[in-house]
Amino acid sequence: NGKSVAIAITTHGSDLYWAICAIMITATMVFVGLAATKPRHHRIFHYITAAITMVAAVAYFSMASNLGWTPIDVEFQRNNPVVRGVNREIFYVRYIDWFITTPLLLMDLLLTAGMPWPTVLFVILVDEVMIVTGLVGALVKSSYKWGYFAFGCAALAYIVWELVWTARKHASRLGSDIGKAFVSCGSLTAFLWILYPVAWGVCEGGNVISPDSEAVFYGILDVLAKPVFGALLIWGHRGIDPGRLGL
Ligand code: RET
Repeated sequence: NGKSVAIAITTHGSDLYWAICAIMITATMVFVGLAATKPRHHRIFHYITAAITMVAAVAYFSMASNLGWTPIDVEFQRNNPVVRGVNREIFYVRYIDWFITTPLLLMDLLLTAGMPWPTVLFVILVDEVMIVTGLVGALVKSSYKWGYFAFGCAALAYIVWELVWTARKHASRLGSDIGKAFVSCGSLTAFLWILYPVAWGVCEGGNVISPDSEAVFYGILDVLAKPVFGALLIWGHRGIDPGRLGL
């Protein structure tokens, strides 16, 4: 009947989550505002990108309010009468966010490259496998979590390959302006997405860094992967008629 120890965010982590929530709300308003300045059939990338930051705003509101998490045992000291168990705060709400937003990010990119819909669909399905294996792995207490992690990494390897090879070639065939827009956003994405499993490894996976540091690591990645990516993508589409992409 000893005491248990919970590893959780402090006010520092919460404050950072509030700040990022504000960034996501602001970005959403900017993207929706920019959409309104375009004719309706030129708004597809504004709408997709605004939806991404809109979902993230709600996820960050949850984490800032210290909601959307569950305690997961990270260490179990069977014979210690004082410390009965150590658990870590795992924010499952991240994965609800990612399950909705990573397919939208991939749509932004693959539609920019003019990829045919069966490819877009399959890359998105593989992406959903990646997010769900990450969630299940985060909730599993035993070292089986690393098995789920390995499946997720295999899925990511396929996605990155499709982006940096297949889609890049496809985009450049549609014109140098489309090729350039794709390469800037595609390389940012390939670079950032590879850092997510690194963050997972030291947070949900290995419990190496604190939940406050987790807020910094995932927070920087999310700001770059959503609002900064979105601004770059919308800027890249200036002067590109969606009709050239079959949209
Ligand atoms: C997990 C763990 C399992 C292995 C891999 C992962 C990759 C996650 C990625 C997330 C991207 C999120 C983005 C969010 C919004 O901005 C699930 C962490 C490979 C790539 C871009």
